[in-house]
Amino acid sequence: MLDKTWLIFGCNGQDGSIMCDLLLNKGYKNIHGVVRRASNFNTQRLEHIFDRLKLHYGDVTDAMSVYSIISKVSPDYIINFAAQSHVKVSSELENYTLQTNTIGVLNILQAVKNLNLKNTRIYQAGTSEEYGNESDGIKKLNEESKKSPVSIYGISKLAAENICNMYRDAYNMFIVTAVLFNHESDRRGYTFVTQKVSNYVAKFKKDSTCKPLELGNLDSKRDWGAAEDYMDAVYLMLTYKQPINFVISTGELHSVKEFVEVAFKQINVNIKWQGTGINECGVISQDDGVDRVVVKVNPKYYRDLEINNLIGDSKLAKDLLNWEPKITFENLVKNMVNMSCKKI
Ligand code: NAP
Ligand code: F7E
Repeated sequence: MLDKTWLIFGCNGQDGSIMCDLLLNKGYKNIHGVVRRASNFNTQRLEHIFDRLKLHYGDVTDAMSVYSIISKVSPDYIINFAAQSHVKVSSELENYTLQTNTIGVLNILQAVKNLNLKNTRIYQAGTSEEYGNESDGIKKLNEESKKSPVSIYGISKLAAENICNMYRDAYNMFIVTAVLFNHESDRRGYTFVTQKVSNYVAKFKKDSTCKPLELGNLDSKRDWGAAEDYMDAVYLMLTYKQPINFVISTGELHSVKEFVEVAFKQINVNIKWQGTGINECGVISQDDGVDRVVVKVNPKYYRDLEINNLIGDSKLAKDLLNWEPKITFENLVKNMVNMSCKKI
């Protein structure tokens, strides 16, 4: 088992780097990763394990490079984390998002099919964004729930999922497209809301005179889990006896405001909310009795179409994979803020 070969597209992102750690910790030695050429270092998340990985330059939109890497490595497992993964950015980079998130996936599948790699197992990163507003309040979404994406990102991922399902059924390939809900860690990109808040709180701790944090929709609610837990689930489903498109989530819903409150609590700061809509702000009480604004709304961070609530139901993963999240929401926030404080 431990002599199996893994190939990870997007290995230098949040999930890719955590998956590399997971596989190394399990004892796998043949771990290949694909990174894009950049004008600056882009492997910071892999620095601690750099010498233990076999890295290749490539890009999922470049079918030839994908084919050539898969042909050279002949992997037992392929994990595709490569994506333009930012929902808001996908409304500005529509074509690019579809090229990467949909055509990129097709490039991988075509290579595996044309190379006749019948035993290669493939993981494609699906997302709760594919559901759109189907949570409608607090309905927990599972493997059977309808998918009606409201972002180019969600549309690109649903198209990729459909292509994967078609390849799985038509060519008898082992392909899993799991729907993972939001998952976070101290390796999260800085423009996602959890890392943006955690990083701000660390800055605030160092210098409480810094300018207020600007956020978009404060009332939006997400089912936030820990990336480490979710990578355990990815490993379990790839090594399961059959390919099933599992939903991975915590089943808990928290608002952006709540994330902010819990994050500030880690540095013993109490946030109160005042005002409504774009005038809503988070304030702290000062010794002179005057409240000071530390969080305010900037509509530039609003989405064209917002998903107000997204919550999942992972009963199937619990029943078949014996998977359950271990890290609580409070501990996730705490870990992210603590790590941000250490980095600053
Ligand atoms: P991330 O940190 O943004 O990582 C994305 C990775 O894809 C990076 O390594 C990036 O490399 C690479 N990439 C982008 N375009 C590429 C291309 N054209 N060719 C090759 N590599 C490319 O995202 P993440 O949070 O780890 O998420 C991993 C995957 O899960 C993504 O597909 C995401 O859409 C999906 N997902 C994430 C979540 C979540 O909450 N984190 C939830 C559901 C699904 P560069 O450094 O060069 O940009
Ligand atoms: O937004 C709200 C925003 O950008 C979460 C990706 O990993 O998870 C992620 O996508 C919520 C949204 O994540 C700001 O409107 C408020 O309601 O952190 P986010 P996301 O869009 O949910 C899914 C499952 C993926 O698949 C994606 O790859 O927070 N929000 N204020 C804000 N969001 C951001 N980014 N910045 C703000 O200032």
